[in-house]
Amino acid sequence: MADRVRAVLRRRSRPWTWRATNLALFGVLALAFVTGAAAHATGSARGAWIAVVHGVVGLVVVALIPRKSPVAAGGMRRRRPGRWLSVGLAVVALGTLAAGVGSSTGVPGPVAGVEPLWLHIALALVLLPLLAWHVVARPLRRHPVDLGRRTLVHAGLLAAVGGALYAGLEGAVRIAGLPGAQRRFTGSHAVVPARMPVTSWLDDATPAVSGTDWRLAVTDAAGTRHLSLDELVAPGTATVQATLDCTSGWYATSGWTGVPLSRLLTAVGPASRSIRVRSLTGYDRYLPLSDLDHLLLAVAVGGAPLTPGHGYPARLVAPGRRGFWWVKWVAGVELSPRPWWAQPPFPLD
Ligand SMILES: Nc1nc2c(c(=O)[nH]1)N[C@H]1C(S)=C(S)[C@@H](COP(=O)(O)O)O[C@H]1N2
Ligand SMILES: [Mo]
Repeated sequence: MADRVRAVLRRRSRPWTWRATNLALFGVLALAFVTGAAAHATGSARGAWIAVVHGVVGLVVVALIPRKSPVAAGGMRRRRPGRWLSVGLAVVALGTLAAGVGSSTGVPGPVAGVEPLWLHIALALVLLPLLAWHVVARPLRRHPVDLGRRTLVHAGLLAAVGGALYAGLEGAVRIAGLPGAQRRFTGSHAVVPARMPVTSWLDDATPAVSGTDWRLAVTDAAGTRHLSLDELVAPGTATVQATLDCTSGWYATSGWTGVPLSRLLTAVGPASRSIRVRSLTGYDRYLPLSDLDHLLLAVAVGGAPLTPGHGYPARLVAPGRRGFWWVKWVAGVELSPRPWWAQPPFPLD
């Protein structure tokens, strides 16, 4: 009997709408993480839709704030342990949203050299463990209604609201002529090529390289050769226009001059499955073999030799791929038996 009374009271204090709001928020945030990571990886127009979906999903989170507020206030009144962690979660979540919206309008410029998009990502990564804690510490009991028709209708409504907010925001940004209107489909803002920032993925540092001592190790099915800088460019160079689009939120389109990789890696064997491009610093990426014809090992940009920060003496140019594929200070290029997908989607160093 006492159990039943307690159960009724519990249901009173957590009405259906609270459960629904929490479930919806959880689902939408999970979707926001997945689409955000995917938007981060995409660099070609084919993947543009994923950034739009990410924007819509993010604005659904905004639309849920008025519904979550009383739930959160109710939770605070219960003075459970970890209350302040919940407050931290709320602050980080709101900060992530603000930085995301800020980045799409382009109104707030870099804060202390940090692009709002970068801040958005950094806060989202802090949010992830906080959310995991919240889900474990404040579990939702499953309920048969969870996958019912009502849930589907609600999900549809939420998607429509998110879509409308997204269209409204993008429209307002364009009508007001805000800098965000000039963003690339990846969300990145244009920078003048000459002012391209020197960027590392995590904390790679510019190595001291002597152009005369440097050798490029070229490994294909025929074996390994070592080329000096002069030998590398002796057969002639090509120039391509390509866009370096860093996931920290900027892009620059420049003329890159160098040697097509297909001219270096000529002996493709049956075991060759990917192209490994390795930096002097240890940073490396495996690219699909099908990219071979599009890749350039650049020695110059905008008609001038690469500066140390931008990869001197040679760096990869991977048109249509995000900046983290554009390995700087290349020490070796090789055909590898390893499939390109057998690596972390984002570099770990
Ligand atoms: N060796 C090495 N190459 C690297 C990186 C790095 O950290 N180490 N960062 C990548 C990232 S994230 C970007 S956006 C570009 C930046 O190129 P830039 O510094 O010439 O602008 O280099 C890429 N190449
Ligand atoms: Mo980057």
